[in-house]
Amino acid sequence: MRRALHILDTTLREGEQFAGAFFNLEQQIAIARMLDAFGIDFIEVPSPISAPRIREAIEHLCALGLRARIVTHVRCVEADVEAALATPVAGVNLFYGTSPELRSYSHGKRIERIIADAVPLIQRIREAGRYVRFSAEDAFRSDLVDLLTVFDAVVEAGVERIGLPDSVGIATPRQVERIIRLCAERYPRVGIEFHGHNDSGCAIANTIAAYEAGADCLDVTVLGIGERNGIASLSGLVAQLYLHYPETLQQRDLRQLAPLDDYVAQCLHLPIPFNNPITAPYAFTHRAGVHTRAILNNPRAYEILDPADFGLERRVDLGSRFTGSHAVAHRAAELGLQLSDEQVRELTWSLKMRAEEGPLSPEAVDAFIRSWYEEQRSTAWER
Ligand code: HCA
Ligand code: CU
Repeated sequence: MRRALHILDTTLREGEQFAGAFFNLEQQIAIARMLDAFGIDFIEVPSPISAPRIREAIEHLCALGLRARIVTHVRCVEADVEAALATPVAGVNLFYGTSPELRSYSHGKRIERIIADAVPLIQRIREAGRYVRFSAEDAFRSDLVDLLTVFDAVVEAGVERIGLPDSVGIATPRQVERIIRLCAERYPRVGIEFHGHNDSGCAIANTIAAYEAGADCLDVTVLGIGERNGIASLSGLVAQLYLHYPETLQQRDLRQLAPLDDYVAQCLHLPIPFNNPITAPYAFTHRAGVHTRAILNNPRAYEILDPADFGLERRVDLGSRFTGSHAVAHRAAELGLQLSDEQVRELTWSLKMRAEEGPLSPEAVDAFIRSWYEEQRSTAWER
């Protein structure tokens, strides 16, 4: 039987590792509240030892009484774990690099040492009655034997979930599927988390592949922010789940996505990426004549996501040289102008010719249609 899907948002941890990002307390609280309103299962926060104000923020976030569980991202170091347990977090997300690259250039520890460090800490967190997850950082460049040796030990020690981050964004969807499936079969009694970086543009594809292979917890950030060029975005994951696994979204409020993406973009002083799923400014704007004609017949022709489900609106962009008569007629009728088929053809042609000089805004299109119409009427009058 499939476990229920948990979505973990790490905007406040991974997200603030994005160059230039900074969330003050008010923003951290606002983001956490919106994530909770959306129906996020876990909100990941940095380690309390990272900075005094982070520790204070963790206390504030835990006091909000959110439905989402607050988990802190902590190294396998005793002092760090004790600092985490001194806060009221619901759980601790441990991580330790297992790849040859991280073992050589990051912490310099052998596999036996990783296990020796992690096991007592896992037991300590369990005894404190908190949730504990152990993540093998850079799992997809780790030797499979090393990876499974570490997972065998941490599962035995009592973790509730193991994490497989693609920390450098190197994995392909097939590789993710293969390794996650192997782990899901080998460790049927623990949950499996996936965290996909986007260095080669596969973060969302890999995250969905992980879900399909048996992962029950998927990491995202708002807008996909994170180290370098980030991880899977919440909107991208939601788009895939909406299309293929709508049952996983039943308890979530999809109308929170747009305000969340807007708010985080505002905090970052950046626009929402032009190609962001769902909330990009033109995600529901149709342009070419062939498209707009079909969309006006039935939006399903070219729309797989219903903008209304996300509190958003569809738009038809008439102001290009690819514009079509069907859409032009439709807009003219909306403006209350009665045109013959012949007039629609002429108007469309004039609009195209005008748009050869450059695109027109919706307001400019309306003004163009109105003035074309007036001109027609006055010439007809003169005749
Ligand atoms: C990091 C690394 C991490 C951890 C992910 C995890 C990664 O920035 O500290 O804990 O599962 O990508 O490996 O984000
Ligand atoms: Cu990461």
